Amino acid sequence: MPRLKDVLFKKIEEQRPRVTRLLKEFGRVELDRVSIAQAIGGVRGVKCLVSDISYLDPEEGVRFRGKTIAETFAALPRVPGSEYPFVEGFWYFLLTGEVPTMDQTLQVVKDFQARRPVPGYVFEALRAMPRDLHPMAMLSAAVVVMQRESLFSRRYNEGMSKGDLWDPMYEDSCNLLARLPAIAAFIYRLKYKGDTPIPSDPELDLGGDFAHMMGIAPPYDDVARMYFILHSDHESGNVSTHTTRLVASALADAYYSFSAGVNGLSGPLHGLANQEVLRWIQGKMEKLDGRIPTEEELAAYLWETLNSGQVIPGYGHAVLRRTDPRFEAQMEFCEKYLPDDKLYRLVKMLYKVAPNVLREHGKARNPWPNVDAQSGVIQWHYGITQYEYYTVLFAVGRAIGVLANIIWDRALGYPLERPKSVTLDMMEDVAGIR
Ligand code: FAM
Repeated sequence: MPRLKDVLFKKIEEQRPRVTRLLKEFGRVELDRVSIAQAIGGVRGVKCLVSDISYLDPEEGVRFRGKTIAETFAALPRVPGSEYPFVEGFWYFLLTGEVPTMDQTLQVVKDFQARRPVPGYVFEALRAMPRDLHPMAMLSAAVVVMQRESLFSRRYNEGMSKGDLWDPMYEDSCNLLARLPAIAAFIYRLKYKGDTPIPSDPELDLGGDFAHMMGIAPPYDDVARMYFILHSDHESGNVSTHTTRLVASALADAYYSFSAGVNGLSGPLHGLANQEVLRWIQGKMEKLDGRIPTEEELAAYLWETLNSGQVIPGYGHAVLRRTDPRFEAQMEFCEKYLPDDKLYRLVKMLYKVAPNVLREHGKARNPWPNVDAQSGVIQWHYGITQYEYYTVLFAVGRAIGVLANIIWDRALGYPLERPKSVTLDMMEDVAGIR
């Protein structure tokens, strides 16, 4: 049976001529035009990035390698006795675009198990950090500390041909991804459980081992698998993916690049929104002495937030124009496993009330919930009440997508990213007002 790396190489060889042809024969064909509003407005909607890992349709939501979330979950081999697929099989799928067989999946599981041990100095470095450091800062630092393990850097310095750079990028990415769950779980148990790490179980798959190292019983293993897959990729323009790819485009290795992506994810308009949702909801409950608010009280709280100039966390999206299918996938899980959970009931009520309030407010282009409106509730239910930790879970999942992207970026020889900037004077000249 061919290894994932061999299958990937075959795919790379198939894709390379497509890039060469597009560049050589059709390089001057226009994909898009850029307006002043787009240049000032965060390059919204400008088609200027390339990625085959996933695509985000505003109306339909994300497709991983052409498959919707439901199709992805249905197609991939499942962990025996579990309702969700192996994360390792999803990695195979994102990298190659092919759904792996159970045997191919188990081969990746074994490969990842061998790559899993985290160098001891990473844990020592984490222990030396102040305990009140945000867990995202800890994660970013732990990843960058591991940079000394980078094969990519070593082999680049030895003088490697450009066409082969994908190979050590693949090795670094697999090593990093295999170790991230242990690092994330270590941060959790260091910060919130009195420095009582639980060693990895070498027999378990990535999601199962993560739940084990967190010290949380099933079905949290399935929560981990679902959560990591759902958060993996959302096409390429979002801050964490774009940052990782941008840094890697300067031929920085996977450790530097992903650490930078983690820093981007820590913004409250991006990955930190899942922590903000819980903080916002808990804030309301506290004001009501733990009582669930009525719909009228919730609407009033939404207006209070909007009128004080803040955003409603977990609502709106830069690309999506409907309820995020990642929100719906988690809702399905909640309906099955925690339909009576108090916070879940509140999230459901918010889903009923918030879109109308946001529509009436009239600013957000998309009044519907995104992935972050729901995810904290599930974590809270299974005992992770330290909501500042939620974005770390997002980051472990996001690693799958961004690392797949930077392997392919090196495989297809995508160059250093370097868009052009203009001055306000220049824009006024173009607009004819100066
Ligand atoms: N609450 C209040 N106002 C909102 C809003 C929300 N949830 N979403 C958008 N707006 C405002 C936005 O601030 C902007 O106001 P100004 O004109 O005063 O600048 C206006 O509506 C138009 O924004 P937009 O075009 O609809 O959205 P953007 O593309 O500018 O921003 C988000 C997209 C996600 C940053 C924005 O919707 C937001 O701040 N949402 C709350 C934070 C959040 O949930 N982020 C997580 C996004 C998630 F998918 C992820 O990355 N993990």
